[in-house]
Amino acid sequence: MARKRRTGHRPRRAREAVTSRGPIRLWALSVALIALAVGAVWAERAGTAPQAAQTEVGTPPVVRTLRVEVVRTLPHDQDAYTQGLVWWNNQLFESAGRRNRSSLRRLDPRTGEVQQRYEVAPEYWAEGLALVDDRLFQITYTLEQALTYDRDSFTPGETFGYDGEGWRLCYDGARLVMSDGTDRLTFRDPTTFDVIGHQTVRLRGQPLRNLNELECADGTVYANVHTRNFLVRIDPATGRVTDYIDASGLLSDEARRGTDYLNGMAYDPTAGTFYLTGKLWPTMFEARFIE
Ligand SMILES: [Ca+2]
Repeated sequence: MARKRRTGHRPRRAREAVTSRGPIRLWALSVALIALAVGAVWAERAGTAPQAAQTEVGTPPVVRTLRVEVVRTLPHDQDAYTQGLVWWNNQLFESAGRRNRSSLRRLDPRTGEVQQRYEVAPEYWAEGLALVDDRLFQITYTLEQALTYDRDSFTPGETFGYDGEGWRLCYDGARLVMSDGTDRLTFRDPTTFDVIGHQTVRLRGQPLRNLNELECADGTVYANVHTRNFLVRIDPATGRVTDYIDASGLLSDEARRGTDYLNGMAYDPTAGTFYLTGKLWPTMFEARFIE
């Protein structure tokens, strides 16, 4: 009985409210809407419209478009399946990949001449390369091992394990940055190779996958994208691509025959130039990125 009374009271009270207060509420609502409309027009005319009304929510940030200005060309060993390139103290270090043919090389950046070479054990497919002080790190494609070498003698050192595929590597002075073919960069401790962070990369708000050769320069990370003829400059703090660099047309159609994709990028901070080449390319380019 008590339950029946409670349920019977509520609709009746609601109906009473509608019949007695409805016109008042409608009038109040109308007044409020008119006031809001007048207020909005007034605010807009006065230049004080709320900031939210002027913000284009979801608009991707502007990406600067740059092109490659070639400063100089030099020969590149067309047998080198370039996977990583590093500049240090007027020397270039190159990691060349492929199973049974992987190597670590020291090149003369003036001539492209191979001055020193270490043949990597045949089971490894060498990939990205980075220099941390006097130690070179060379990662491998699927065997989940980072090989290290003495920078000057190429004497092998400690080996570090990691999970997943290894693509490319660079060192920003504090952290190693590693790509694995996805849209994700992994930051690693340069002493232990332990993971210390991740960053997802976005180009105009969209995931940028197939991140490949990396170059750490001036607090940012440059990358090329596997099979594509462009480079990007990434803000590692946000993952946002700030610059899109058109690198098409470096090789003529004739020179491109028998070669593979653009890969290999090294920054010379003393000249402010980048060395660019590709897998099996006959030429290396010293270049600047300009508007
Ligand atoms: Ca590099």
